[in-house]
Amino acid sequence: METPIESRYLIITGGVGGAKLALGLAHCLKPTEALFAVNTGDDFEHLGFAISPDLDTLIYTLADMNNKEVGWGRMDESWQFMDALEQLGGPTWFKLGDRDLALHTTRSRMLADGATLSEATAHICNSFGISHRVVPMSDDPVRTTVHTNDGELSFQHYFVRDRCQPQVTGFEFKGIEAAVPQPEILTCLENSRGVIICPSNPFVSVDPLLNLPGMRHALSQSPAPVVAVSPIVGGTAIKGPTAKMMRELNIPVTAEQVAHHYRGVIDGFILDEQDVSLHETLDVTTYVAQTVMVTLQDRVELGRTVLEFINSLKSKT
Ligand code: FO1
Repeated sequence: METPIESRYLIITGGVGGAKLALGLAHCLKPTEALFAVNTGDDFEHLGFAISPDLDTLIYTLADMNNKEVGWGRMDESWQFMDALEQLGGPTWFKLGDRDLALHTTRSRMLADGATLSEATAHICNSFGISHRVVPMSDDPVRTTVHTNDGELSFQHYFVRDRCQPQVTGFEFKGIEAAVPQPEILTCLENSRGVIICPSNPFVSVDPLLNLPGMRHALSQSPAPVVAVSPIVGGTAIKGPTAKMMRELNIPVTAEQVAHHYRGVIDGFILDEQDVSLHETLDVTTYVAQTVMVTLQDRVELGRTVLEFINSLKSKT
C-alpha cells in the first residue's frame, strides 16, 4: 500500500503582497503541510539571464533574506555590477544586485543544462535552507503581456521600466495554451485540505495560474475549499497597481469586485475590517480580519486566521 501523500494546503502567491501572507502561512504550517505555487507570468529574459521575480520574492522572503524596504531582491546587497554595466551603456532600469546575480546565474545555468524551472527552484530553496516546497505554477513558459493605450508591453517593461504609468486595457498570457500546470499542484489538489489565494494582484499575479489549461477544473474537482484574501482594502490596494488597473478597466475598486473576479473559483473570501460593511452581503462566504500586514506577527496572525476560516468551511465533496 503506497503511503498516501499527506494532504497539504495549496498556497497561490505572486508579488510582494502575496509573499507577506505566504510567510505567515509558512510559520503556521509544517513543510509537509504546504505547497507554495508561484506565478511565473512576470518571468523574462534580461541581459542573458532567465529571471523569475515572483519565485525570487517568495524564496528570499521565506529565507528571511529579502530587502525589507521594497520587498523584492536581497538585503545585504551591493551594486558593483549595475555600476559597471552603466559604464558600458547597458540597461539599468531593472536593478540586479551583486548577490542576486548569483541566483539568476544559477537558475539560468541549470535551465540551459536542461533542468526544469521546478528543479532549479528546488536547488535554490535547498541552498537557502528553505524546507517548505516552492514550485512555479508551470515548468512551461508563460509571459504576461500588458495591453495599454500605447501598445503591448512585456510585464517588466510595464511594471518596472514604465513604473505602471501606461493606461491598461487588458492582459494576455503568451504561451499559456501550451503550458501545463506544475504536476505537484494537480496532485496536491486531489486531496488538499485547502487552497489559499494570497492578497496578490488578481489580474497579473493570480490569473496566469488560474488560466492554465486544466487548473480551474482541478480546483473545482478538489475536495479543498478555496479561500482568497482581498488585496483591495477600503477601496484601495495596499501594494502595487491593482487599484489603478481596476480603474483603467472600469471596474469599481472594491473588495466586492475582487470576489466577483474570483467567482466560480472561491468558496470563501476574507475582507479587511475596513470593509466589514460587505460582510455576509456577497454571494460567497466571507470572514472579516485584519488583512493589512505590517509586522511578522501580523503575517502569522493572518495565516492562522485564514487556516481557521478554511477549516470552518465544509469540504466540497
Ligand atoms: N521591481 C522594481 O520595481 N524595480 C526593480 O528594479 C526590480 C528589480 C528586481 C530584480 C529581481 C527581482 O526578483 C525582482 C525585481 N523587482 C523590481 C520586482 C519585480 O519587478 C516583480 O515583478 C514585482 O515584485 C511584481 O511582481
